[in-house]
Amino acid sequence: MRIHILALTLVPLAYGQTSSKCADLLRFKVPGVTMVITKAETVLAAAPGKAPLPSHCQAEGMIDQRTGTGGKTYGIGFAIALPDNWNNRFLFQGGGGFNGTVRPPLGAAAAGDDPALARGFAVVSTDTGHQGNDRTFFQDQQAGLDFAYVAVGRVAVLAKQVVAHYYGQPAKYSYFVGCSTGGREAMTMTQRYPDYFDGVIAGDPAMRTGYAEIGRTWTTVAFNQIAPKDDAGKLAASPVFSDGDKKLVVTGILNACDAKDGLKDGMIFNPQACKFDPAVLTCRGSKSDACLTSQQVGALKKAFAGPRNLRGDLVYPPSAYDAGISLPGVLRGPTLATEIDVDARMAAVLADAMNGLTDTTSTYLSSFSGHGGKLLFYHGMSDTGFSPLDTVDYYQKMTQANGGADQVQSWSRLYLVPGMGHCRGGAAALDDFDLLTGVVNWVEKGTAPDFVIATGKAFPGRSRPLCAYPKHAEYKGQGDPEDARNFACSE
Ligand SMILES: [Ca+2]
Repeated sequence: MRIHILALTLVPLAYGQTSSKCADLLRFKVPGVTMVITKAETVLAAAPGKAPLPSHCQAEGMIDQRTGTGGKTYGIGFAIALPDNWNNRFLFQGGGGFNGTVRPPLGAAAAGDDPALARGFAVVSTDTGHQGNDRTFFQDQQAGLDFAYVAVGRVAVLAKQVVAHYYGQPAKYSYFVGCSTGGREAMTMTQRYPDYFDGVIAGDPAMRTGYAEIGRTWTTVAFNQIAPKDDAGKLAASPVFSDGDKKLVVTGILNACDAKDGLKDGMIFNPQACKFDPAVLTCRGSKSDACLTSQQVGALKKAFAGPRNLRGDLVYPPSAYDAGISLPGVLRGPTLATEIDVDARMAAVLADAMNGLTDTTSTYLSSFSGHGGKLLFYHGMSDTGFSPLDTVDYYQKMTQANGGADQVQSWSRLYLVPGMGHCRGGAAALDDFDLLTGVVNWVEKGTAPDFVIATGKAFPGRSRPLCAYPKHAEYKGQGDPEDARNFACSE
């Protein structure tokens, strides 16, 4: 048997053999587990000019299919891509939103222009236990638990078995990469399944969704309170901030903060030194595109101070003053609410059965760090869905709880991405960076990723290092300002 396995791994397979080996997965069973592989097909390498995905076996399956609340069918769907030219690594691709669909397993997040599958990783993705991207699955307790943390654990275990069966040997190294809900799932892996993965990347994690919603509502309400009202007292449709006003705010932020990293380049790399007071934009005379009314200034200050309860505690960190904040979401026009009772909202979050299950705020990570696990975070500084400052806050708490910075620097890093919105994009963002190589080199070679090089469509030809927090990219004062090599990571 052993000789047979060696033959499988060492001798390149002809197309027909690969294809039948792939189709054989349809018969793969794990004792004691309700799992069916419903599809297993060979996918040939894409033609030149298309996405450069390698020839691979793509299988789809379902775990734990059952009838749940209301007679609805539930199950944990998954898809796995098994490249012919395997690099002995396994990667779990995290989800997004409420999940509910099995996205193509590529491993593209935080991988620059080179998805994990293209590099030879076996990649799995999952719908985490329900079908359909809406909240109705919360009516079924098991589906809620699956979404919170059970499904990613089940899929990780079983996908590893599929990999070991297919290649005749287990993966040497396992990685989890995700953003938003996928970022939360990445944190879940470190907190609830500490020995499953060697390297984990958590992007813009949706780690406290209830509190984040209080933060978003707080911002909306601050702007609604100064919105024009019609004769019936209803909010009028006209925006609180015109496009010109939004531009003015961004210009004001850049004037105050851009140069704090040694270079005026439209990007704020030193947010800790960024002290912006919207009051500098207040009109001295009548309102124009060159200034804001005192009402607008007041609303901005209130929104960016963040929600506080009656005791004065900050309930959720505010959005950051960053060059990308004119993205839809922060300086938005009126919706409906003009008041918010922060204490009542907090009580509702605490009473919500799901929040306690989905929140990934635990800093109890000794088994994860103890086996050599590496954990990278990244967060867009212009993310309006989840505050980057909440991820900074978690990173600081995690650092404190795990022996301090010197200890935690040996297994975790955080990168803040100026101008970037939620997971990608932004008018002033370099959102193309390869943290996957960084975590692989840290896990397998012991080389810590002190920075990662970022590029992006917003600034063609420009590169910058994203430095591990609390350091930031600082221009050295000479050399081509478009080239990352002329920047250093400074405190
Ligand atoms: Ca700058």
